[in-house]
Amino acid sequence: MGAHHRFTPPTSPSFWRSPLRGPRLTALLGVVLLAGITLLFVTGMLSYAAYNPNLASVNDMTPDKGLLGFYLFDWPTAPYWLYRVVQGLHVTVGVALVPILLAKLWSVIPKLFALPPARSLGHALERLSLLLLVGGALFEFVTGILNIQLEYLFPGSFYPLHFYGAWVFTGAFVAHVVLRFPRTVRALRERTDPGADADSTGLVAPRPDAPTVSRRGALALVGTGSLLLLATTAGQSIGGWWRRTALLAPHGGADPGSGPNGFQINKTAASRGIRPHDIGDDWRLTVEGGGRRVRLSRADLLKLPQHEAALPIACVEGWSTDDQRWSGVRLRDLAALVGLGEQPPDVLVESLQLHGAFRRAALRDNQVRDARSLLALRVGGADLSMDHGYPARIIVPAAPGVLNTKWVARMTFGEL
Ligand SMILES: Nc1nc2c(c(=O)[nH]1)N[C@H]1C(S)=C(S)[C@@H](COP(=O)(O)O)O[C@H]1N2
Ligand SMILES: [Mo]
Repeated sequence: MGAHHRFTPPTSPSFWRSPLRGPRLTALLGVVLLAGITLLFVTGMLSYAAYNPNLASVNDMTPDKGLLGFYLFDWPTAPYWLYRVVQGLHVTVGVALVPILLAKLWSVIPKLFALPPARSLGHALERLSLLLLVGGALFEFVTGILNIQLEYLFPGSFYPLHFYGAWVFTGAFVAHVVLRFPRTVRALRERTDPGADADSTGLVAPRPDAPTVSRRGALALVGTGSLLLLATTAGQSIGGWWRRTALLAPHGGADPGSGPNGFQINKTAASRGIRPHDIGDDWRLTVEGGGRRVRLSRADLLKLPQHEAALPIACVEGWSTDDQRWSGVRLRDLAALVGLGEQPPDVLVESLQLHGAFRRAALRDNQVRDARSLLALRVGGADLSMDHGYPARIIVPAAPGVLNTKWVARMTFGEL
């Protein structure tokens, strides 16, 4: 009796009773995470490059990145759905991996409590790297999910947090994969886990409880959770009919309105301090560059050659609109108005909006030159609504939503 009632602390291996734990479960979940997190890493790096952070300080939320920006390249304008796919994958896969990550952490939790804290210098370093690994993973998932669910809970600061966090996490992740690779391969080759006495991983419970669910059942449960999250998130970036299935996504569900302007609105005019007076008949667009300046009313802009482009808005939060039929003036035609039509340069676009992180953005020359890049005045055959950026907004193929500045007041070519 006495022995039975003795308190077993979590630092003791026999505190952990689940018969499911063992190298095989951990290895299986680990392989899924290896594939998933690699995809998150690649799409995350691409997503970051899509902002053209090296182009101008207004695009750069992480000016101290130094070497971490080693791979940056000029973000292309084709295929026009590039950012939509990259960011849709990043967010959807990230959300769907949550149950796998939690299951993986559960599978190794006895190791968190294992004593002594360090048997040797090597062991101490390994545990320190695991702290960075687990802390880094939780931090990246939490910041990412808060950003998509709460719409810029930390405006501006999300980017540096998620960016630098990703590099810390990636370092620990690579070390972990390298160190654990042999063990993972071995566990997957064996058909069954070793007994507790032969187990070198410390995951097999020495005094297991009777099973209440098979390992296969547990994996099915985790997999179903993950698929459910996938199915209720993906629709926000696939769009069309599928948008209705995106129950979990803040911009999912049916379109918020009807008619040509009835698609998702990120920030309303009222919430950005845009007053009807600012965008009335007195509104003028200032175009500057090459030592020249012109001012244009909306009527002037409508008299210039009008072009159409079918392009989506794709936001960093993972949602995107279907392709919308925008029409307006080509950016390169605006450059030509100030004599820069031959080789149109980069442009700084500024909104009427006075405050907020996204009131200004720089576009690279390749974006200015693309024939589908417009200062849009109309969408789907109707005038832009106030919330979609009336009197005029930018739309550029393949670019993140944040570069599609609304309520444009000034464009400065060639002086970034
Ligand atoms: N002036 C201004 N333009 C802006 C923003 C903003 O906050 N202010 N938000 C940007 C972001 S983050 C996105 S995703 C798109 C959304 O455009 P929509 O509201 O027309 O869908 O607008 C962009 N343009
Ligand atoms: Mo956005």
